[in-house]
Amino acid sequence: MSKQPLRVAITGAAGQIGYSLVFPVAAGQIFGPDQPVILQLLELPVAQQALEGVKMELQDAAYPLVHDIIATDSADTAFGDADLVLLVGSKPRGPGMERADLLRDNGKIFIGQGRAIDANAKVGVKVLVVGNPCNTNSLIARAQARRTHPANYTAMTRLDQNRAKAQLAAKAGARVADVTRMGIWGNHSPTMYPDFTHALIGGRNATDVITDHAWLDGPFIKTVQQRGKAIIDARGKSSAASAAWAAIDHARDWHRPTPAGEWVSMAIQSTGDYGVPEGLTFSYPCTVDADGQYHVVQGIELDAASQARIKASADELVEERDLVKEMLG
Ligand code: NAX
Repeated sequence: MSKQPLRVAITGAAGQIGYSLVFPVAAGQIFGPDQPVILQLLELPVAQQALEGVKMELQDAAYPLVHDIIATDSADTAFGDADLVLLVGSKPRGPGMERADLLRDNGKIFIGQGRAIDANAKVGVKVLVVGNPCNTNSLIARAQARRTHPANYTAMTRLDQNRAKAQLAAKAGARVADVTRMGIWGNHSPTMYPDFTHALIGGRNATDVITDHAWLDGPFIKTVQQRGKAIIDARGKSSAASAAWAAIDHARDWHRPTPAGEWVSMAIQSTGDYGVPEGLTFSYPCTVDADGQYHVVQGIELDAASQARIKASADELVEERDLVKEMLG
């Protein structure tokens, strides 16, 4: 008997990332080749015509797994009975705009969408926030969770993990698939900490394979932290396809057991692990069990430099939380 379709809601579906994201979701890249999906696409009223065009292209691709495509400007409709919500749409930072203004403007969007998710989605819905500032947007949406599970509101640092793996592989002359245990800690911002000290390349410590420790401790970290800006400088537009693919990676890996010995980096609700204040949406190295529940990897020994970097990113997230505290009630 064929499976019941799962409902995947995607906001900002006519934007850059949205356009790169809807097609692999339709093709089965998250739930596999035998799981039908219903796509529920949300856009602003002003972008409805563009969204209609995306819907037409999805129809023309004739994906066998797609049972229906709903294109709407209503959050209640988009999140109706959703099993998975990918929150991509957000307000970009305009010229001269302060970070605090960006946080507050986006906060309003994520209060409304958080409420609509909690009112309409499946109780066990899983939520991934991609739209920046994604950690704090996720915190704001999660603050609306009464019926749905707060721990199921996450934010994306998978692009940072993928970027870090690619940098290590290139430096070591290895394949990306050889790099494991690439933990990203903290905020999806330039304070994030890509922890090379526990990464493995071909099963060996990255610090043994790459003997240029000054590179690891300096240019490697900086390159990962600043990669988004480097893409904008090169392309004239921010990362889109790689970000969409990271969202697929995050969502897929949240629905299947993590291969033995591997870690997945996800920004999740902190419960105080590794001294991070409770309640922040903080990226940790995680594993996912057979029931699709994530767990922070325990027992990681952190040297003084790692601890300081993790604290700096946590401090930044506390500041962000303070800036939006009136939105968390
Ligand atoms: P675009 O501006 O191309 O697309 C955003 C789309 O969202 C637009 O079509 C807009 O109409 C829509 N939108 C805005 N507000 C909405 C709302 N309230 N409800 C529904 N739709 C809404 O941006 P794009 O390049 O796709 O980037 C989207 C977001 O991803 C940005 O916030 C960006 O900063 C963030 N990113 C996050 C990354 C991460 O690793 N977490 C990396 C890539 C990217 O920078």
